[in-house]
Amino acid sequence: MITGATSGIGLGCARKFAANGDKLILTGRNEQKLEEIRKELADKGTQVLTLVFDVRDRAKATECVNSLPEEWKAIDVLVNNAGLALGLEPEFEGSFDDWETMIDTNIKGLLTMTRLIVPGMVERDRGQVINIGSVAGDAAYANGNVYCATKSAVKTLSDGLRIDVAGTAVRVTNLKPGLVETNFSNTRFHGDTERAANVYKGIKPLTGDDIADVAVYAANAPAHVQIAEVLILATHQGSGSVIVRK
Ligand code: NDP
Ligand code: 8X3
Repeated sequence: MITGATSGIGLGCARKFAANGDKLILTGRNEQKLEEIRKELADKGTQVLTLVFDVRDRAKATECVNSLPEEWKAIDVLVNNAGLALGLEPEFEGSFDDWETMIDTNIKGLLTMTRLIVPGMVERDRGQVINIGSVAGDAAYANGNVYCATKSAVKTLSDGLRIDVAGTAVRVTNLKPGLVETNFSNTRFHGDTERAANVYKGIKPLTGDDIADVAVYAANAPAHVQIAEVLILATHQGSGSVIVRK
């Protein structure tokens, strides 16, 4: 199950797990886009089931998960990917609405999906949770404040879950990408495409596929190996805030 599978890293994961021969449950808000992806992958022989819901809508998420046909209920891998940044302003000037959306999606949405899916993994003594954290969760960068805090929470929640399932065969991975060219910056800058394009100027950024490769590796590592955390940076990126442009 991949949340936010309609774009970027989520879409990369859908394609890479499909190429790995897996059955996919793809979730997202954009029904039409989900259907296009379902068709693309089904044409290549992948079984895909789509669920349309917003991860902030706990009731709908619960209803969708409960509605899964019996043969789709045993989820082996949960990729908690749906997430976003909104705004890049000093903490003393940020938007309350943007803050709430980020917290509700990146933290509470991820928690909702974890709470809905992980009990089945624990019961079956089998499963892999892949949380999409960020380099932004390791250290704050200028004007990143609340977004960085949500990804720091993803690290803490991944660590907490890993401890809580340590008596089972369930594994928890926190994938922490750096600069990945997706729709992320368009969303962050509320549709200002020129400002978004500038984020990736002068550097070869990562792609959703690059992150998906690591997700597929973590999910297919030998059963006794738990890839707990991976930081994936673009080559000319030294940290969340050091980017050398040429
Ligand atoms: P995209 O904007 O390309 O993709 C984000 C996906 O999440 C979309 O499918 C989007 O759907 C979905 N989504 C957002 N909010 C919700 C919601 N409330 N309910 C359901 N789905 C939602 O960005 P990325 O692929 O880059 O982002 C994916 C994840 O990766 C995020 O968690 C992000 O924080 C993280 N990340 C991104 C990095 C980057 O540099 N791009 C680096 C590190 C981490 P919709 O189209 O409907 O909005
Ligand atoms: C996304 C990467 O560095 O823009 O989490 O925050 S960054």
